[in-house]
Amino acid sequence: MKIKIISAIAAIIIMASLQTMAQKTLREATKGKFLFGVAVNMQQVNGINPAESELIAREFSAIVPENVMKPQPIQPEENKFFWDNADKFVALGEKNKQVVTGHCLIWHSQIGRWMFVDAAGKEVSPEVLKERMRQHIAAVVGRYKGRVKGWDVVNEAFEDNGKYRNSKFYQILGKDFIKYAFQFAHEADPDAELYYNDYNVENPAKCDAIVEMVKELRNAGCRIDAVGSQGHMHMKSPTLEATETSLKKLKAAGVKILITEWDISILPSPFDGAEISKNFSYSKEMDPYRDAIPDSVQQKWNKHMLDMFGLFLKYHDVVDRVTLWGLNDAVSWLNNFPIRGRKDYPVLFDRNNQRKSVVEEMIKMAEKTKSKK
Ligand code: 9MR
Repeated sequence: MKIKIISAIAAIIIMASLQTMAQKTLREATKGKFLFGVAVNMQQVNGINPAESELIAREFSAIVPENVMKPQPIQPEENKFFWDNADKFVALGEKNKQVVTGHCLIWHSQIGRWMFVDAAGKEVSPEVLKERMRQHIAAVVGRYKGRVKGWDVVNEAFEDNGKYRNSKFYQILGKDFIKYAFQFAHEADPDAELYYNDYNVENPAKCDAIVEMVKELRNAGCRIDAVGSQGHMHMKSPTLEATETSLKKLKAAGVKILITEWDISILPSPFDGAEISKNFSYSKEMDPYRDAIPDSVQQKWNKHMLDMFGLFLKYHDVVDRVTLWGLNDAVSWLNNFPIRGRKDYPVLFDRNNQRKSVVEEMIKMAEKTKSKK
């Protein structure tokens, strides 16, 4: 009896692993179309959960660090660099034979206050800020020269209306801070690809502003390889049409496109129209799927995901990478944004690291798409 049970269990385990082995992965299915990436956090870099480590290695051909290469974590104080986490992150990508990209060199957020003030707390001159930018970029890009394929050089410099964001960089240096950042990054690693990265690129005014910036950078002799469209999406927005229009505009501008931070929140969004409260504090109403997602809602999410993925595949001549912002639903930043403590389901693997049903469909779609020449 005991032997029978043990052999039955063994058979189940063997069958399950054979099934996993036989399944095509997203990494394999997207090969030759675009890189398929994921943002990883430090628990994952440190391999705390073996199931997550296995998933990252199996399903993705590229990784990006969710936080550890941002200005503040890497240079919390002037000339005090903290490399340990970023070093481990890059080593993980190499171990997994994945393309490694860096995020992000210049951003108004997650940056030490020291960058903008002198010892007396007074705002620094344009020359001092420019030199601090140069030093930061030279140190970070220089350290990983030849190992990081490309960098999000500047992140989120525009407002949704297409105006420059009134960040400290902008206040002190004007829009030229963008040009300087690209110049310094190119000096530090002439072979690295350089990207501009932003959210809501589907918004026409913002997309037009980015296209204009690309032209200006090129006229100034700067290298810019791609625009990263983050792709933080909701159930109602952006529409497929708006997304396609933005891809067309970027393609026409002659840059490659990266979908850099893709996720689709399934929860009601306080940003979506007037019927929803502008108060971003927690309410049960804004967190409706704690126990389960109704089938109709799940189907809608699946369709949105598939439609968008189909669009990225349609443009795979210019879309070089599609990266998910989070490995599974449990680790997604959306569980805490824009309302803390909700339960969202925005990415492709569930809280047990299992594939959602939509993944099979995506794999089929990718396999049907012809590879790049
Ligand atoms: O996912 C990141 C989260 O863990 C951080 O707390 C947050 C800090 O601002 O940044 C998140 O990542 C952002 C990315 O770096 C830039 N685009 C928006 C992302 C979501 O906020």
